[in-house]
Amino acid sequence: MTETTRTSRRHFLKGGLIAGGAMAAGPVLASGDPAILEVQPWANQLGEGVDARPYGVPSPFENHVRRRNVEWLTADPVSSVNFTPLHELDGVITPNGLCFERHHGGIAEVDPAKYRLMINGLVDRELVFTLDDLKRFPRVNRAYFLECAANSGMEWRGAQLNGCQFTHGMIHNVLYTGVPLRTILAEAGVKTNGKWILPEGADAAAMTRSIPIEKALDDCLVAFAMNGEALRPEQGYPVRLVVPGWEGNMWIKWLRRIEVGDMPWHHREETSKYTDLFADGKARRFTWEMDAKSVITNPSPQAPILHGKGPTVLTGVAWSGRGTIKEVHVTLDGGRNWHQARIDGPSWDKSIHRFYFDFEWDGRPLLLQSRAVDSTGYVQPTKNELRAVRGENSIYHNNGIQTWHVRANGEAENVEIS
Ligand SMILES: Nc1nc2c(c(=O)[nH]1)N[C@H]1C(S)=C(S)[C@@H](COP(=O)(O)O)O[C@H]1N2
Ligand SMILES: [Mo]
Repeated sequence: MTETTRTSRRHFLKGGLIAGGAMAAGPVLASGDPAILEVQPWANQLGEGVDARPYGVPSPFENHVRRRNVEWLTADPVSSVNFTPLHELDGVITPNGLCFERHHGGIAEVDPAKYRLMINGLVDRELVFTLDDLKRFPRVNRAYFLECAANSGMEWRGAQLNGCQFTHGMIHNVLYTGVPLRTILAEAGVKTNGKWILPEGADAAAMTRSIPIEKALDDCLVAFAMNGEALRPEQGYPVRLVVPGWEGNMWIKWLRRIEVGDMPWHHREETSKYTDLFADGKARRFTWEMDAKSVITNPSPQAPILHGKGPTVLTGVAWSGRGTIKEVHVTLDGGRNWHQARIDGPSWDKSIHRFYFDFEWDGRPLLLQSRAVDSTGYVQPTKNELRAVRGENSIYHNNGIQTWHVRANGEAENVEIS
């Protein structure tokens, strides 16, 4: 590459704006690059010693990597949501500090010494566990995604928010350590008429949800660690419920009580709040499982193509509440031609999968889409296919195919094509 193209590339990287059309970029001859030829400031003096950072944080150069909210979405940050910066991540695990937060009554700062979990209702013995009690049961490690039912909810009526952080960022994927809920329920002894559990949070919102006993005894976890360390306060420290593959509102944080009952509580809640409204006013109830979904995270509106034409890494994430992801297809031309993406990294049940499509960009505008196929054979639908079934009044469970329009200058925007 010539000196002129390299300089202009550096110029638009710095300004964040892309001046001209697509230009090729790539490695330069070593003799022409001062960044490798000259001694840099970090090599001129000794750095900080090992004790300077007893709990490490990311490089200051990564300061832009942040959870962000959309201020007009909710009136008050105490009952609000922020979004995972999906376009800044790779692999399959969401770093703890970047997991999106959804609170109804703010973050509860629970003292672990005073933490208690009560099991009551239709059980042989009503029990109260301390955190240490919970940590004496055999534990397991499992990675699962948590997706809020309202993820992509703003996109039902058309392309809205400019970035996958905002359109798809109400999801995180974490390796949990915890005790299977069935172990704890067995300790209390569920009576034969115990058909539902009602988990309750210790936060000011005292969030409660009803979960059928079959799910509770299947794969739910009472988790106390995420990605190897204690849960973060934002994610329910010291203990949260993990409800694999099911919508986020069931994953009660700061878990303080589980009542066992013979019917769901909060019929009102089940039929109004977390229900999908159809065009005819009828509602879809008990839509707990999250359908297969995917999104291209790079390129995307917050992550334009800065390097010009030539070798380009397209990447994204896919997940299903019903199992693993078998295939991801991507198109560069709005669905005329579909290509098989490369899934790389672990393929765990109900966990985020990472896909890549490595291609030579010719500098022409692109219409990018990804389409996930899960282990049940279910194929991610288009937004219009979803609207035909559910109408446009919906808020929850939008798993439609996302389109990004990439211009010749590499910038991308959220669009819809029919
Ligand atoms: N106690 C309690 N649990 C809760 C909530 C809450 O407000 N209080 N919000 C729920 C909702 S709607 C979602 S989507 C997830 C969000 O989990 P996160 O904050 O770890 O992303 O937690 C769920 N569990
Ligand atoms: Mo949620």
